[in-house]
Amino acid sequence: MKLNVYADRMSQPVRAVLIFCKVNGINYEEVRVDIAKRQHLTPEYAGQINPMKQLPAIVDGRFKLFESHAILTYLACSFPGVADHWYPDVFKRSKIHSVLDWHHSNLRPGPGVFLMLQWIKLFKFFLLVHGY
Ligand SMILES: N[C@@H](CCC(=O)N[C@@H](CS)C(=O)NCC(=O)O)C(=O)O
Repeated sequence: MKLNVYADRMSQPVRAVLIFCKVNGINYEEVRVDIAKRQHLTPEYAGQINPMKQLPAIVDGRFKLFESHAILTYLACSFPGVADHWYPDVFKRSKIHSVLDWHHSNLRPGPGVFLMLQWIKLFKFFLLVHGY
């Protein structure tokens, strides 16, 4: 069964999935989907792979999955070469989920807001320079 990872390496969650595969010797094929070229919005990707129109996503045989944390959990549980310490007993798994949820709520939005503020500053500067 072949594992396909749909990926644009500009994306942090994509890189997390790719790094996890590499570190654990998981055999996969990277299928490039270029967000800048809006390839994630095409019927081939959005219609067939991830209806949420985001990266990463995987297809493992007939099984499709999106959301990086779900993908990482699936990989840790399904591939025999993955060491036990990645996803051990129920107590450690709960701690792992706690940190993963915290990551989504706190770490990821931060850079997005930062970048948006930089764009707003740049836009204000543009208006100032052009006398608006
Ligand atoms: N919660 C998702 C976030 C995925 C996500 O935000 N992907 C971005 C790239 S970093 C994306 O596909 N953006 C395209 C879009 O939203 O149009 C995950 O962890 O997989």
